[in-house]
Parts: sequence; C-alpha cells; structure tokens
Amino acid sequence: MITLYDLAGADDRLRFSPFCFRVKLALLIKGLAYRVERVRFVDKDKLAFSGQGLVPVLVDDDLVISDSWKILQHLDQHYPASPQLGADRASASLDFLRFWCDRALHAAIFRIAAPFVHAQLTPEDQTYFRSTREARLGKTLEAIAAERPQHVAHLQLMLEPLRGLLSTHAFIDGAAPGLGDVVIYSAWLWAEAAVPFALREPNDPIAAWLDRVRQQWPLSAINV
Ligand SMILES: N[C@@H](CCC(=O)N[C@@H](CS)C(=O)NCC(=O)O)C(=O)O
Repeated sequence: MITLYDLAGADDRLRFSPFCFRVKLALLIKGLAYRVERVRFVDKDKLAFSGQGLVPVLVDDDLVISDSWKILQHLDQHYPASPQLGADRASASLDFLRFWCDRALHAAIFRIAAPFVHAQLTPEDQTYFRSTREARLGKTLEAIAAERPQHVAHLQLMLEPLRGLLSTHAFIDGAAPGLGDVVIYSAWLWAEAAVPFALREPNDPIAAWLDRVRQQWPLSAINV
C-alpha cells in the first residue's frame, strides 16, 4: 500500500505543490495505485513520523521517503517492472533541468503565485504562509503583488529557452514525454492551480506542448 502526503488548500480539492505533482505524475506513469493523505502547512504533527516537515512524503509499506527526487528514485528501484522514470540515471542535462526548475523556475513562479496561494488557504495556514514567505521574500505579500507585472515579464524571459526547445522538439525529452516533461509540467500545474490568468503567450510553443502533455497525463488522472 502506497500513501502520499499531499498539500491541500482551504478547499480539499485544491492541490498546488509542484513537488507533490512530480510524485503524482511519477505514480501515474508507473501505473501504481495509491491513497492520498491531505495535509495543510500547519499540520507538521502529521508529518513528524517522517523526521521532517515538508511534503511530499511517500509511505510504501514500512518505508518512509521524503523529497520528491528520492521518491522517484525509490519508485524506479522498488518497481522495476513498471515503466522506468530514469531519476537514477546519471544525466548531467537532466540534473541541470531539475536544478533550473527547483532553484530558478519555481522562484519565478513563486513571486507571481504567492499572493494567490495565500488567498486560497485556511486562516491558520494563511498566518503560517504569510510569515514564512514574507521572511523568504524580504517583503510583504502585498508588495510582491504590486510588483506582479515585472515578475510576469521576468518569468516570460526565463521561459525563452524552453520555447526554443519546444519549437524543435515535441516534448522536453525529445520525441516522447519523459522525466524532463514531468519536472516542468509539475511546475506548470502549480502555476495553473494558483494563478487566475494564463502565463503562456499567444502562439506559444509551451501551449502546444501543454496540449500534448495533458493528453498524455490528464489532470483528472493526477489529482486523485
Ligand atoms: N526538495 C523537496 C522540497 C519539498 C518542498 O519544499 N515542499 C513544500 C511544498 S511544495 C512544503 O512542504 N512546504 C511546507 C512548508 O513550507 O512548511 C522535494 O523535492 O520534495
């Protein structure tokens, strides 16, 4: 039995963690059944058994694994008969993509999404989110919201290499979707869940790629 601890908004159905999306996509690709345990930001006691306070946490029988990449590696090692994700393969370009996503793309999306995420949390989570995120940003959520046009412009510039890639390849991994697509699609699902306007541009190769990945991995199959 696999259990995934996933972050939820005030509405239980609202899921917005990019790292949890990454794991849910991996479970979908591998065809593994699982149940979800919803947690909110302040539910640290629910995660205490994992020895840390972040989601995703995956419980696979008696094994407890946190950190999305370690979870993906575990799934490949533990379920070798199902499609391999390749999180274990030594690929410098995949590592670059993952670190670019986690350290740059997420930060750019966060500056746009944070005020919208805040608005969709329980009152207890709002207090926690405001204090931790304002400390991280060095400014208030209202100040970051007022700067939105410049953060959207910054994100659009950051996405240019992705547009170049997707003008010449159907998927981030090339002819077929792979782990690179999982990494970026997870970030995009977070943005779409939180931000009430489209981040893609007119005639954007990213939009055509999104159509293709959505056919492969529909949201209805990801948010169980
Ligand atoms: N490196 C970790 C990052 C996990 C992470 O940052 N999770 C966020 C949600 S997207 C979290 O649990 N935040 C809780 C908090 O800030 O208290 C991974 O890849 O799983």
